Amino acid sequence: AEVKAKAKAAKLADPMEASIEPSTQEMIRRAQQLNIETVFDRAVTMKPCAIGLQGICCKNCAMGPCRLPLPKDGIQGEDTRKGLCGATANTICARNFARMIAAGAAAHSDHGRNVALTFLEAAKGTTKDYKIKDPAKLIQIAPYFGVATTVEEDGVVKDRDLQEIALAVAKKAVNEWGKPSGTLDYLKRAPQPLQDKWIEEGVMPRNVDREIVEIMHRTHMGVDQDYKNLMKQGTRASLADGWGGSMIGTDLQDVMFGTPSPLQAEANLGVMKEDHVNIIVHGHEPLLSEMIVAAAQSQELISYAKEKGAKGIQLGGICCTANEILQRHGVPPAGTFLQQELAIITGACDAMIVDVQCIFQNLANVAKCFHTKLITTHPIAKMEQDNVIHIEFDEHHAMEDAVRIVKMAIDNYANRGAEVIIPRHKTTQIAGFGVESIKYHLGGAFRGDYYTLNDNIINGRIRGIAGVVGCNNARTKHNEEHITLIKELIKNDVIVLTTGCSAIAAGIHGLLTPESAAVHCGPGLAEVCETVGIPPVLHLGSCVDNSRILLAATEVVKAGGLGNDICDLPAAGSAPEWMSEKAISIGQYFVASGVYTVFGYHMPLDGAPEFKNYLYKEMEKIFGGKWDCEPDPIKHAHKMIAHIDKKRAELGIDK
Ligand code: XCC
Ligand code: SF4
Repeated sequence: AEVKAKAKAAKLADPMEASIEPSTQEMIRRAQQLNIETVFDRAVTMKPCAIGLQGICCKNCAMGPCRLPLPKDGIQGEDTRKGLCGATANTICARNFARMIAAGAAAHSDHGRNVALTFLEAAKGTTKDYKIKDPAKLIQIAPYFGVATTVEEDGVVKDRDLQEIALAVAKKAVNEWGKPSGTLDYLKRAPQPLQDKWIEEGVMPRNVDREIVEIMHRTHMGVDQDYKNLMKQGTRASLADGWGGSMIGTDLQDVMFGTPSPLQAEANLGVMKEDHVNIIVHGHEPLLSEMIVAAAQSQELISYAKEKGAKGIQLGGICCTANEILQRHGVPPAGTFLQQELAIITGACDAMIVDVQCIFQNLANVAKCFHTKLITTHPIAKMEQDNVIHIEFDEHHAMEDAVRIVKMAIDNYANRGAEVIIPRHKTTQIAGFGVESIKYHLGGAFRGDYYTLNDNIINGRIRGIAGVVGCNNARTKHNEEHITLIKELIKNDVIVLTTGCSAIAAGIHGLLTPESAAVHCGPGLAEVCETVGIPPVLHLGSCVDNSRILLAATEVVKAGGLGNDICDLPAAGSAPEWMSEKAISIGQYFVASGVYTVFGYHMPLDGAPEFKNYLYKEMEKIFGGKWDCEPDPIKHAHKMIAHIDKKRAELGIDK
């Protein structure tokens, strides 16, 4: 009876209110017809906690939870709010914020660590499935780790053996997570004035793990009680993510799997094919998905699929795994974070393979209603539901595991029910940009030519650069903020670099094509895009690949003409539909690298106005970057543009 009462109370989402994207609307409707609940229904059924929203609920000890909501009429006179231990709203809010950074940095950096450890195995030759695919990238990064790329023999300088370089780089890289002294090697890739700021502020990360552990220590009951000092550590851990774990992850993935270059692919749920075996890979670490791609493309397994009555194997991705295999192989993303349940609801998903991060536990409940095999693969991410299969992936027999998983999907093809409904919507996109390809496609350098990025910023054809990244959030209308914001930016001649689910959204809504420049861009940006043949919105990969944006910004600074530091650039960052703790870590490392960073939806800071003011105003005096929040995408865009114009004026390049 109780279960029934609960079921009755559940509300259904209005598909048109839930998303601006037609295939998503269609699948929400389909789910409701089938009585299958999705995140969109849960979002209208359960409202978020009003106190948690303010960021001032502390449960860091068992005398709490202590909740310090802002009085209805604001603070009159002195703020006397205290937890049992005396913790103020600022302390509680800063501790919560720092813990979000810790979790986010941990997720990115643990991903990076797994990549580094696998690279070490590859360098040692103890795994045969992972190799060096991009030696040029290896040679490019080796010096940052202090690894020589040449040797001198009898007075003659020769290239050093590649495997030897790989082994030395791998050992140094792995060490970045726990070295006992010094600071992270990659910090020296940043512009010198930025490094000087970090040194002066005492926020140079020592090693990746230590900074995350130290946040957990400092935010334990009764330790750090000064919100500025807490944020100092938050900053240090976030830098260990952006300029450490994430950046090493991106680089070593490029070394092992290839540095992306622009390629064409499709996007959206419509990439799934009724007469093919559909395999969806979802999560983050390409260690797994690279092997699945190789297995699914093997003649042997394609023939096996045909034997089982399918026309072939169709791979698709969700979340950042989608971006990883899109940028290196042109495998199409089937959807963003919020479309994960919907991919199964098509009835055509023969297997969904997941690893870590952004994976709904409810996938198992949805999969139960279909023939879909839901396969977890990571030792740190299992599901309790009994229809979930766990096949643990291991770098020593990675290809073997991948073959087994793909075979399982093929064998499952025959078990489909009659009810296959795949939305027809799909788009074409160009993805796979990076620092190297931006340079290549825009004149072969960053400066000194009619085509280059810096020259076009200086002459005003390009007004500035925006990084638009991050998640979807079921508390906002799916993709609306991403797309409205990006369109407003390019309309105002701001070139957009995008990653994560924002990049998938941009692809789905047709913004990642050179042709979209003529339709959506202001005259200056349109002219540049049409001249060199690039989209006005450049897909730079997954969320760990936000490190590519840091490095692109650094290259722009180093090429000259636009100031001496990242904070001098006419640039701004944004995560309009953020939801994950990783987004907070990313936001903080962008701010601490000098970027004005605006988040959409809401920030859990309202209960601590002083701490909020510190992030939104004071931080700029320290690092040149600051936080902001604006849920309305048009206003959001214009806050970024106003900042860009301010920087242009400071540089003396305003029209
Ligand atoms: Fe997850 Fe990276 Fe967010 Fe998408 S954007 S919802 S974190 S998959 Ni990173
Ligand atoms: Fe309350 Fe302080 Fe314990 Fe937090 S640490 S729950 S504020 S007593």
